[in-house]
Amino acid sequence: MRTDTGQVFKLEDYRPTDYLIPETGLTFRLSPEATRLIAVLTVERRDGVAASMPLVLDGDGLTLSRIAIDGQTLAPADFFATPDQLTITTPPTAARFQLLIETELAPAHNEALMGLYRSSNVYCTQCEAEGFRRITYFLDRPDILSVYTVRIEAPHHEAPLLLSNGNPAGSGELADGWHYAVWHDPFPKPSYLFALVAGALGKVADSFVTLSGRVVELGIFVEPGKERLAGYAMDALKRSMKWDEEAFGREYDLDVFNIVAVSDFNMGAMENKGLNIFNDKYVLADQETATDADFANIEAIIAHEYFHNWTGNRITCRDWFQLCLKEGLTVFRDHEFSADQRSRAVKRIAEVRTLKAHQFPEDQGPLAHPVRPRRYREINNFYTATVYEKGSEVVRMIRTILGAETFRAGMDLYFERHDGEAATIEDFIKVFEDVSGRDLAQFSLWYHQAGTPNLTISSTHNAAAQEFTLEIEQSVPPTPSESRKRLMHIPLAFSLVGTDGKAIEYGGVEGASVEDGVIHIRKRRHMVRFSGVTERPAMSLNRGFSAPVTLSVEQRADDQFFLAGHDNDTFSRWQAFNTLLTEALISTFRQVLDGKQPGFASRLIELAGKIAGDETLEPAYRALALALPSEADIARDIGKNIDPDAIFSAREALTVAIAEANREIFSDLYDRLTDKDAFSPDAASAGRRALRNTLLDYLSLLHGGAALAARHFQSATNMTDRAAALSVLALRHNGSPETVKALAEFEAKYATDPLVMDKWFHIQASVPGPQTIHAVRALTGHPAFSMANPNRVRSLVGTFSSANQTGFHRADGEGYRFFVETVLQVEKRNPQLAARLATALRSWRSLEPARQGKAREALLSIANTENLSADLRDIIERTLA
Ligand code: LYS
Repeated sequence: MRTDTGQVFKLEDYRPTDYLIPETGLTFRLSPEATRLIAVLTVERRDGVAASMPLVLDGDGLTLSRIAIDGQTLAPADFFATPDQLTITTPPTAARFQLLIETELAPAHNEALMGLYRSSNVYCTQCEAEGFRRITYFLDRPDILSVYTVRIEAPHHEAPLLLSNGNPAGSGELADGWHYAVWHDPFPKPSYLFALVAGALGKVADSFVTLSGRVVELGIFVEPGKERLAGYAMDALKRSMKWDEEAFGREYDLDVFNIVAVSDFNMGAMENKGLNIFNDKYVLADQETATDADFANIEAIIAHEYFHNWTGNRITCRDWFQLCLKEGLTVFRDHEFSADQRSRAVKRIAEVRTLKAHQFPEDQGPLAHPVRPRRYREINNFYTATVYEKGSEVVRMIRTILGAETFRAGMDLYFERHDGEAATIEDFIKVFEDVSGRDLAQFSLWYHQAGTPNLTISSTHNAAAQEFTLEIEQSVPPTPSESRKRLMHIPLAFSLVGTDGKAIEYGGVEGASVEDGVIHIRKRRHMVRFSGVTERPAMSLNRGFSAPVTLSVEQRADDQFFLAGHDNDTFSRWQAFNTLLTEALISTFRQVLDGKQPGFASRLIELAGKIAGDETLEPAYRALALALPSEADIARDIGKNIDPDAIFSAREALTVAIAEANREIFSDLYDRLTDKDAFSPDAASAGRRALRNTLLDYLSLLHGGAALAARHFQSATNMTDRAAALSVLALRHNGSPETVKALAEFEAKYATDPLVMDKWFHIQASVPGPQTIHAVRALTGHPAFSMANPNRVRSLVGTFSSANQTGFHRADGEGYRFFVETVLQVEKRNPQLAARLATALRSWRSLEPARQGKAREALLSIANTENLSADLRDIIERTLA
């Protein structure tokens, strides 16, 4: 484990290296305890660099066994090696030389899952961001592009399959039952995209013919026996390849494209050139074991990693500060892909829910950072919702401002101008300025300034003058180390909605530039005057979530109800309804705190029933609309002095009120939605299941609810319905005989399927209330659980601490004590995973004082632990700062 040194990396310190490594040859002789790697690096001194300049290579916990330059073993005086650095003190005078480095590795003992490690007897690698330096000494930074040739040797019986990046370039038998394979990747790439896989795996094969006629062999490799679970992933891959040709003109460029699913993986997946490595959770699926959400995630992540081939691999990042250049952009691309494959409006609602659930709290708390940060202590901690999701929103805003056609022209120019390079955000913005002739300087603050901007908006209608005025004021709240903010360029899509639900015509507009239904807010205050407005319109604002901002709008409740029922833009309609629900929940929360009986406006309750039964709306939309804001959403919108128990009661009260008032509509619809057709994972079928399962959740709160959920569970023919019913039983009827029985049946049926057992852990960790901590503690001892596997840890510990408000924030602080224990326990093996878990307390300052004090104690007790990893110390200290 790399302990924290306190070193801070700064964007302004970027400097190109003195040396380049145009070619890299790697020969691995694999063995679990003692893998030998001979790296032969062609090193080139840059023009103008003095020959006396030492060559300093990065390492991380390495053991050096041999070092030679141009065939000559180096004398001890010529180099200096520590586990974390190799310095060639007097490099040859020649501008180009060959450096041979032999290291010895123990993949079987690598539990951090960075570098070369073993997962279920399969050798695999993870190098992004700085894992390659755990394999060999190197200039391990993304601006060093090298052509790799990789030879892998291993015993045939142990590793019949030997894979690396690029195209196959030879294979054969060796003595003693060993064999080898050679791979050559003609595209220069940074070390973080290197990958190796070796083991016994089953293969699903297919092929794809690109637009220009290149035949690409496709392979998905999984644990033997699980091949039939890779069909959906393969289908998603082929659809992604086709879509990138159509939507962005991007073709695949190698003869093979391989995906490997492994069961121990820190993140979702990794875009290594020609050899993507996936968390098996995002590859394996069938109706019996995967939910509709799993299918949608697989589709999105397969696409995301594939799209990286252009946005990430062909054009990579100059340094890690530019991470959003590849991630934000690639998320934007995968969002667009999913929107085209599924329902655009539904996809957009889901994206915005995710953004608000994960990015807004980050932006509003101690871990806030710009989409392109300027400082980091540990880059692993910057694979965040801000870099990914807000990064995607920023790209979306560029498209909104430029229009789809000019945006596409900008992307074409980006690919043309920067192919084969390690680029920056400035390069990216420049292409859009060049194709549009616009100045995006103010806009680019979205990359550089942290925090969620707020717009305060009010309106007046002067009937006599036929004038409608919007008064808009922007503010950006202070964030850590950025107390003063500059004014931003916010593209606010809007519509003035008339009583017929349609946009009303207006004559002229002054006070801001308004183009294609978008107000461009650039100043602190705008008075936007629309002339020729005869009737007072309702304001539909931030349509399609055109900007990732919060709104404080003065709008009559009547208008809000009108939009929730009639806005002709589906997304905006959802937004209006969601705002009404949130407002109701917040005022109920206050009633609960004051000891009052909660009451709800009957028209809100009725509207829920109307939406449910509105056959003109897609079922998936209705399901999303009826899913009340989560407890965490409500807490975020309240902002301070949070009592999670009061939020829970408020939410529960609204759920019951909606269920009781709409019982007939809901139960009639529930019956009608029963699926009689054979299972299909398509979006429309998934939408019907989602609606029915949402209705089940409401109905389960009424008389006979537990029995209904138990029937739903018993009659389920797919995992979506089965897991939904189990969740309703556990969350709404914890401890009931029906729940106990269903949990036991589920456990017995899926005991040997770890990915399905994750759902079982997840559901039990989500049960609200103070008693859940005991169940969670007990489950850490379950035979299917393991602190060494990230998926298990996330589904049990991660769910409990990040997604169970009442359980985790138990008033006596017991949840926090468990947090401290498990974070420190996980850290010993896997600091990256521990740091991720530790973000669960990032909003601790918004809790009520008693819980706040206990949360702070917990954070301090971690901070006061000696020899923390760089990963964990960084998160804890920023959280406490
Ligand atoms: N680049 C990967 C992705 O597609 C994630 C790598 C994470 C490294 N810590 O999101």
